[in-house]
Amino acid sequence: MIGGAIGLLSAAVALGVGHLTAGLVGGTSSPVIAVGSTAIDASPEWLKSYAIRTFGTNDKAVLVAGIGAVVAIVSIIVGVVALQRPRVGVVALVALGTVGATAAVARPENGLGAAVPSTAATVAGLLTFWRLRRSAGLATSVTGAGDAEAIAPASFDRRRFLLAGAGAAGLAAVSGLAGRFLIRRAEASASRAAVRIPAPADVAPLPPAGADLHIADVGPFITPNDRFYRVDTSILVPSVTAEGWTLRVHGMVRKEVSLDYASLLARPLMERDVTLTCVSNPVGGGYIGNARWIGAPLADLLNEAGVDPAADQIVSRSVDGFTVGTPTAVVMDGRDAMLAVAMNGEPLPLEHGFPVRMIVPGLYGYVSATKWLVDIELTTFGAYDAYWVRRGWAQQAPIKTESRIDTPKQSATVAAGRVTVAGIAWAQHRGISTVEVSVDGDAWRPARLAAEDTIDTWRQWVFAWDASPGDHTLAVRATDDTGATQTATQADPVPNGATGDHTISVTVAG
Ligand SMILES: Nc1nc2c(c(=O)[nH]1)N[C@H]1C(S)=C(S)[C@@H](COP(=O)(O)O)O[C@H]1N2
Ligand SMILES: [Mo]
Repeated sequence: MIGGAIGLLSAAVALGVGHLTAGLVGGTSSPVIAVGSTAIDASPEWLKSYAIRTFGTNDKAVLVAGIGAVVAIVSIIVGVVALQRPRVGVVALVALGTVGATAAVARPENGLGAAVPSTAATVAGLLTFWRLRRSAGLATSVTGAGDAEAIAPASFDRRRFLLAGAGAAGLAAVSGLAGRFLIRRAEASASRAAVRIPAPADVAPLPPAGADLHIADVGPFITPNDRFYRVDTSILVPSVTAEGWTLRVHGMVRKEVSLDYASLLARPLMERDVTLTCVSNPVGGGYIGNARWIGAPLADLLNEAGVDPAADQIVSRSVDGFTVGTPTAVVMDGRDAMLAVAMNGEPLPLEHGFPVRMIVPGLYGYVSATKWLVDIELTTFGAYDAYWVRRGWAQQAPIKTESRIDTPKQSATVAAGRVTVAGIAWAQHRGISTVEVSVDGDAWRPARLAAEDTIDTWRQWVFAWDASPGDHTLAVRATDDTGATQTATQADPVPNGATGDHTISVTVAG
C-alpha cells in the first residue's frame, strides 16, 4: 500500500511538474506530449485510423490517458519493490525522465532545450520520493548500502504520511492543470499568429474624419484592442485554435449546418464598425467600446440552415459552456449581425473570443456577443433561458440610449472661463440625434456632435462651458433618432441596463 502510493505520487508529481515546465518553455517538450506524439508517429496506420474511428476527436485524450495508465501501473509496482530497495525507485524515475527527454529532443520541432521539462520532472519526482519516504518513517538515504530495512511499525506516523501524500497529490494536480492551461494558450496564440483574414467582400468606409474630436480624456473613436473592456465569466481565457474550431448550427432548422474555420473565412465577409456595450455598465461607466469588426453575415448562414418560423430564440454557446439568447427576428431584420473573426484589423484577440464570436448591433453583450463561439441552436424563448437570464437578467435587452461625460472628471477642479465638457453618447442601431448639457440643473443646452459614422456606433460630443468660480454640477442627456430622450430616472443595471443622466460635480477655481 504505502510503497504503491509513494511510487504513484512520485511519478504523478514528476509528470505534473514536467507538464508545467513545458508550459513555460514550449508545449511539445512536455514528457507526456513528447512520448504521446512519438507513440502516434510510431503506431501503424491501421491503429491510427482505428483510434480516430473509435474515439473521434478524443483520440489524443485517450492516448494520453493510456500513457497515464501505463505509468500509473508501472510506478505502483516499482513503488512496492522500492519499499525494500529504494534504488529501484531512483532508477525508475531517472529512466522515466530519460525516456521523456529523449522523446522530446527527438521531435523534429525541438532542440536540446526540450530536455528541460523532463529533467525538472525527474528532480521533482526524486524529491517527492525522498519526502514521502521520510514522512513514512523510511530511511532517507536511498543510495546507502543497507537498503534492507522495512518500515519499523513504531516509527510510522500515519497522519504525517497522509498529509505529505495529499500535498504531493495536490502538487501533481495543480502543476499538471497549470501546464495544460499554459500549453493550450500557447497553441491558441500560435494558431492566431498564423491566421490570415481575407479581404472582406463588403468593405466599410473609413469613419468620417469628424467622427473623432480628438479631445484629451475622451477615448479615441475606435477603441484599440488592448484598451477594449473585457467582460466574461472565465477565470482563465479559453484557448481554442482556429484549426480545431467547428461551429454547429442545429435545433429548429431544416438542415443542420457544420462549418470549420477555413470554410467560415471562405464565405463573403463584411466589415463593420459596431459599438459593444455591457448591460452591467453603470451610468457613467466604462464597459463600452467601439471596434471595426470583420465577419460572416449570420443571417445568410441561418437562411442556409432554414430556420423554423417558430424558433424565436437563437441560443449561442461558448466552448466554456456560457450561453447567450438572441431574438431570431433581430438577427434576421437586416442589421449587420455577424460571426466576427477580426477586431480592428487583427484576428480576434484570445480574450475577445478567438477564433470566432458573435456581434449583433444594438443588443447588450450578454444577449448577442458570444465569445469562443462553437454552437448555435435555434429554439424558443419559452424553452430555454441563457446563462444570465437564469441569474435574473432580462431575456431580451436592446441597448438603451445613454450618454457619458468624460471630461472634466468627477470632483475635478478646473480654471474659470471656457471649459471643454465632452464625452460620448450611444443608441446603437437607432443613432444619436442630439446631446444636451445642463449646468446646475438649469435649462438643457445642445452640445456639438461629432460626425456620425453609422447608427451602430457611439458618437462623441463637446460643449463649451463658460465656467464661473464655485461648485457646479454638470449633467448630460442624449436623444436618439426615434426622438426618444434617454430616461432620466436612475435605475440599476439589473435586469436590463442602467438608466439616469450622468451627472458630475466640479469645482471652478476663482
Ligand atoms: N463566452 C462568453 N462570451 C461572452 C461573455 C462571457 O461571459 N462568456 N460575456 C458577454 C458579455 S456580458 C459582454 S458585455 C461581452 C463583452 O465582450 P468583450 O469582453 O469582448 O468586451 O461579451 C459577451 N460574450
Ligand atoms: Mo455584459
